[in-house]
Amino acid sequence: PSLEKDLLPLYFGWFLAKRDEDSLRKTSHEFLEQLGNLKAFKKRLLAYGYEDKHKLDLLKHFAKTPNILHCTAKFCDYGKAVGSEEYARQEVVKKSYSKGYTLHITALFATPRTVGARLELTEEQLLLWPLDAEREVMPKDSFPRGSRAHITLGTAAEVQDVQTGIDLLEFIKLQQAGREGESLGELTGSVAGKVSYFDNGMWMVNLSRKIEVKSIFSGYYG
Ligand code: ACK
Repeated sequence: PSLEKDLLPLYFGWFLAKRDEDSLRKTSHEFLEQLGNLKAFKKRLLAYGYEDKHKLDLLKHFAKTPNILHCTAKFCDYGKAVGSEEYARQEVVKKSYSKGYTLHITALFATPRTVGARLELTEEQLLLWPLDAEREVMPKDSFPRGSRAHITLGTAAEVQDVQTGIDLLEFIKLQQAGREGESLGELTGSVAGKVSYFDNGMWMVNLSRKIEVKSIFSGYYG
């Protein structure tokens, strides 16, 4: 037996193919531009720290964008995170490493902290989803597996990327409690869909047409 141990990455996840990454960044801009121009949005700026009817440039508000667009499957922190080794040791993880997957984006959302894309994972993708991914951040609630699956598109200054998945669970928690959100208009073009408002500056557009992006399952070691 070898004494060498496999190195664990910062995280395992699905990494967007370059073309689809470029196009999703554009889609994100389009989303923020259209959302920021909605009358209903301009009237509800307090949560973003502005007086109502102020012109808020959301592209500037979300000052940070990730270098690599991806969906985190398992955050390992190079092995320091609980369950990292067990995760990496699974046959399905080894077998899936460097395989291609199509990700399905069903909604885009923005909060005062983060902007992100909500994903609907396939059965095959769920095999790579950790059992405790949702419980890890919201131990008191229960969610369907994969609820936290997202792509971070941007964060406000001082906000960490990990917040995006927490914000997404916050939306889903409200939906599970029967809150559909206030229907406050529609977006058009590549981000066409109904806009729902959930208080506290939480906006979500359910896309009329899902966006598909190609990705590769792999580890990030940077
Ligand atoms: O946007 P994300 O999913 O949120 O992608 C990044 C990636 O790992 C690299 O930082 C995510 N991340 C950071 N900390 C955690 C954590 N404790 N649990 C789950 N994901 C995390 C971050």
